[in-house]
Amino acid sequence: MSATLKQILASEEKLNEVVRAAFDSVNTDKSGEITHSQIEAVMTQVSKDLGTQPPSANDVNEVIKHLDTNKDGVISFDEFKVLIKDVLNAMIKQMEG
Ligand SMILES: [Ca+2]
Repeated sequence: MSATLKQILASEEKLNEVVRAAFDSVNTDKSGEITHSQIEAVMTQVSKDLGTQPPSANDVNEVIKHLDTNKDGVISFDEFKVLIKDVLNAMIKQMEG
């Protein structure tokens, strides 16, 4: 499994497919940019799934501040890609212990 994740990270084409699928599932209005309310919706869903406290407005702002590198207030495909790369790298690290 970690070999597969590494293959994804090693291939720009595979990585783009994975990022596109994740991006489209978050960018529910297909505007091409992920907004504050879309990030909030995802974080709220994840907290429900995990049975944890829903995110505060501040939590959402922190995530956006972290991802929104060009500071235009929305998350572009390229900005989202950085997040997915981080997630994949974290998953590989976890699996390899
Ligand atoms: Ca941005």
